[in-house]
Amino acid sequence: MKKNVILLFTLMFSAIMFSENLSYSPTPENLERRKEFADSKLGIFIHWGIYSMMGDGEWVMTNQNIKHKNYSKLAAGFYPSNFDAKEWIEIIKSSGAKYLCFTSRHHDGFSMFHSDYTDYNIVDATPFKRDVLKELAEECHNQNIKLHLYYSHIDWGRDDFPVGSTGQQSGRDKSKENWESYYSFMNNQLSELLKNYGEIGAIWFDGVWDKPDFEWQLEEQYAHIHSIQPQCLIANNHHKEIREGEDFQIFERDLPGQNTAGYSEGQKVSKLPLESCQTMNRTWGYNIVDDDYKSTKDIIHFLIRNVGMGANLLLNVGPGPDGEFPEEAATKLKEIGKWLDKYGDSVYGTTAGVIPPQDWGVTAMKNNAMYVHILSLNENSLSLPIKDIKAINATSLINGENIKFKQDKNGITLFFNEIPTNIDYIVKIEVK
Ligand code: H79
Repeated sequence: MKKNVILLFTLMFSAIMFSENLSYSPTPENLERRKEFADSKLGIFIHWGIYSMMGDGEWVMTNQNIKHKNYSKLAAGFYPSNFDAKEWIEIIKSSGAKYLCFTSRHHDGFSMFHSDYTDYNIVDATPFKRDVLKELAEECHNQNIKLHLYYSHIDWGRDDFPVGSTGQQSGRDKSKENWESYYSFMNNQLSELLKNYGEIGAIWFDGVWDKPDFEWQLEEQYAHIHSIQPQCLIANNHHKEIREGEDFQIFERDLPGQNTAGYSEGQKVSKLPLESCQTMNRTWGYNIVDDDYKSTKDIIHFLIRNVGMGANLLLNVGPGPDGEFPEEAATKLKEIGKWLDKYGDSVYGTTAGVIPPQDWGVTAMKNNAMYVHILSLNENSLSLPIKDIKAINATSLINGENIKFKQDKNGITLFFNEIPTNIDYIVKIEVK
């Protein structure tokens, strides 16, 4: 009996120890990085790969039912003659973005960096022979832009990848599926990414939704990443609840907590930093017929609606096969940057508003200021139901003029001379 009790205690103790071993506690550098990330508000996503040559988005291989042995021939023709990392990062910087998230390897399995673990990479398989990631990493470093790396869990080319719901046309030899081999391949590549390109701001995973019930061994993979670069943030676009070891939460084509695009069902908003990714036109990868660009105003509104929820916008560009940003995308990035140049104070470094987002717009907080972002209002006054905050003064960030207001037990009401019609009419309320 006594022995059994001792055994029971030993088991309970080891269960506690074991769960402690698995639980993730971010390092101080990681927490600092999270804060810096959450303050930065705008990042640029780049989808670029050998698929860009087909001008039909990054899913072209499966959408056009192409076998891997045929698709992989694209590599021998990939020569993006106008690629210039310096120019890319200059354009990104001109948008006011603070980071770049680059597709180091998408679902097609092609590595856009030099890898010792597969020849199917930009240096060994293309006539271009340049490690574009190395060039981008150097420029990011020079121009003070953080580098995040998209990395796909899916691989539509490798035989050892256990096939999921997509890429079934690829013609892989199913008898060669071998998770252990594929898992160590990914971890080896992640080591390369984390050891050969300086400081990495984040690893951005995508693809787990392809086999949602599969054991992807994420916790061990995350621990591997954090063991090399503890400050590196990890995020996973699995469309599910946050998992142990993740440092920020992703929402695809939606504001946090919304599910208009159908990817975020049941995805509750976590307490981690948040990021919402969105395309400028319809597709992520270059699409030669896709001119369906969102207006600069709509992009700014989407950014500001994120800001009101304390979230970042990761805004996508799909450069062409020549290595250049589509002109329309570059123009819009510059327009967004001009706007942020003027009004960035009310955006960068803010946290979510004290009142929830409204049809008319959002609020955001920073130090002793409350920024009211009015995106759409049909009246010349606005009531803010804020009770435990005292307003000292209110100024328009558009023209610097004082805004009339009254404060009573129901909150603060702002009065305007005319109905605000700007892209975003911003009022700074000094509070105490
Ligand atoms: O990289 C970009 C896209 O290529 C990738 N994520 C962004 C950032 C992406 N594309 N689609 N998705 C992620 C989600 C796709 C879900 C679906 Fe399905 C694929 C819907 C139908 C096919 C999952 C798999 C649900 C059914 C099968």
